[in-house]
Order: sequence, then structure tokens, then C-alpha cells
Amino acid sequence: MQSDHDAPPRQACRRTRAPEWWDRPAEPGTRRVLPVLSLKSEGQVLSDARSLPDIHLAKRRFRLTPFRHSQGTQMQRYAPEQLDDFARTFERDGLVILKQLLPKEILQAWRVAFEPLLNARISAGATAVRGQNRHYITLPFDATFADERIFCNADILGVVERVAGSDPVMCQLATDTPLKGSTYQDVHRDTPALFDDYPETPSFQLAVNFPLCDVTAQNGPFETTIGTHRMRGDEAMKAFEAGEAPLRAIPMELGDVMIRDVRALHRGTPNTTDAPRPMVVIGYSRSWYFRPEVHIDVPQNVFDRLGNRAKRLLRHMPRSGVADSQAAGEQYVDFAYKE
Ligand SMILES: O=C(O)CCC(=O)C(=O)O
Repeated sequence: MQSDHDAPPRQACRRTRAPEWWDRPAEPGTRRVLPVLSLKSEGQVLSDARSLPDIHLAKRRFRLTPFRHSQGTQMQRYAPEQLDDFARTFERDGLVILKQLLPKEILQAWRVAFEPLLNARISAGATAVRGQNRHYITLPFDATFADERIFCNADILGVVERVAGSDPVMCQLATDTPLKGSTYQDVHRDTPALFDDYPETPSFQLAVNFPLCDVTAQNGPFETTIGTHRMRGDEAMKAFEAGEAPLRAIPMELGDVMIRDVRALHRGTPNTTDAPRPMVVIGYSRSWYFRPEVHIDVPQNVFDRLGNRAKRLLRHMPRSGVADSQAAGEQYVDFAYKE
């Protein structure tokens, strides 16, 4: 499923030469290891065991770890079979949650960088208002937020590619933030039907959401129906209204990632606490899907510094001179679709 043509150059991998004991015959007390396991010694990956399937492991010198495989600069936590499972869950439910995937330190830095941006955009009246005290803000694609460890995360892309094709594009980097005083949104989908009155197709637009704080019942958990992403809009709404597709709140911890099909019926809920609840949304779509109002302005100098995988993902995004061209006002204003 994964495409190789845009993989970063081999030398970018954190891969070292096999240790010198590699070619020696197995010693008593050693055993063969399944191909999906990696070798770790003092925190450093020594090799990708998938490409060296038949190995002996010195029991005491090296410990077995869950699948941790380096793809370019990205560490992958899940084995292909586990990603297949996630993709099946996604196909059935319209979403899948990867618990504790992203490093909290990175997200805390995002939170620190986001706070002044939130205040400045609200003061300037330059957010897209998505309900009372609820703001949609595009993140500037530079410095903190142009972070390949996040948007090129190998596990996230592993799921995205399985459900939305092997050569997706990234088209959105933004946040949804309900503040105290926010209210329930109407139930909606985030995108119109591709073809009116026809059955829904496989996925073409995904939202990858992760919060910059813990999300509890009090601070405005995202609520979604399960399995409505492949129903025609009117049928999904009928099922919801008949109680056949009830809303479920999704509490999340900092570090959790939700990958969802934006066609599932969902809504935002009230934040009753004093602290904002920022939820990042990274949009990935099939390469032919384009809504001009949903885009990322990628400054050329930032683009030039990115790895090959990131460049490929952003290939259709405008190379603007500035990272924060939406500072004066958001263009993605129509967001709620019923059908
Ligand atoms: O932020 C949330 O919890 C949901 C927001 C949402 O669904 C939207 O604005 O389209």
C-alpha cells in the first residue's frame, strides 16, 4: 500500500550497519526473531528487521521491542498488520483512534505557540466563527507548526494511505477551539457529497485531529455518529434522527490522535471550563480533491527545507511568500453540510 517513489533518500534513515556479531552463528541461549521486530540497544535502532528477516538475537544484550521501524526520520510504532486493522476499523466506523501516538512535549510546545495566536486572531476578529465562542484558525506553516514529526508521522500516514489511496495530499492545518460559553453545533458533515443522490464512495477527505490539552466531558468533547460516513447525507440524517446512529462523545488525552472521515455526522459541544480546548485538524485527501478555500500557504523557504515525503504531501499547495496569509481572515467559512 505504501508508495516508495517519494520515500526520503536512504541516508536519511536512522539506520546503522549491522553489529559485528551479526554474521556469527547463533550461540546457545539465542533465538530467532519474527521479522516485524526491531532491535534496540540503549534506545538506538540498530536495524530494520523487516529487511533482514532471519536473524539471531543475543538475549541479554538486546531487548525485544514492539514494532518500531524507521521510515526516513519517522519512527513507526505499528506493524503493517496493525495498520490494516486500524484501516478496517476506520472503514466500518468512519474513525479510528490511535492512543498516545504523538509526543506530549511536542504538543505542549504547540500549545505554547498557539496561545498568543488564538488571542491575536480573536482580538482582530480574524477567525472563522463556527458557533458562539468557537473559533477555527489556520496555523501558520512555519517554525513550530511546520513539523514533519507530526504531519509525516508514519503511523498516521499508514492509515491515511490505506483508506484514502497511496499518494494523498495534505491540504489543511488548522484548529477548532471552543471557549467558555460555546454551545452545541448543529449536527453536520464537513464536506458536500461528491455526487448528489448517489451512494457514498470510499473515503476521499480525512481529518486527523489531535488536541493540545486533555479533552474531557467538561471542555467540549467532539461528538460523532458511528458508521454514517458511507451513507448518503439524507439517509445518515434520517438514521440519526431515528436514534439509529446516536452521537458519542470522544474524550481524548494529549497525545491521542483521531483519524476520521469528514462525512460522518458530528458536532462540537460546549466548553464549560475557563481554558480553551484547541483541537488541531490536519486534512489529507486524495490528490484530485481540491476545495480552494481549504489550503495551506507554504512559504517557499519552508518548503525547500522539507524532506521528500513532506514535499510530496504538499505538492499542490500554494507556495506563498508568507506563512500566515489567513491572519487577516479565514477563507474556509462554509463548513457545515447536512447532505
Ligand atoms: O471542535 C469540535 O469539537 C468540532 C468542530 C466541528 O465539528 C466543526 O467546526 O466543524
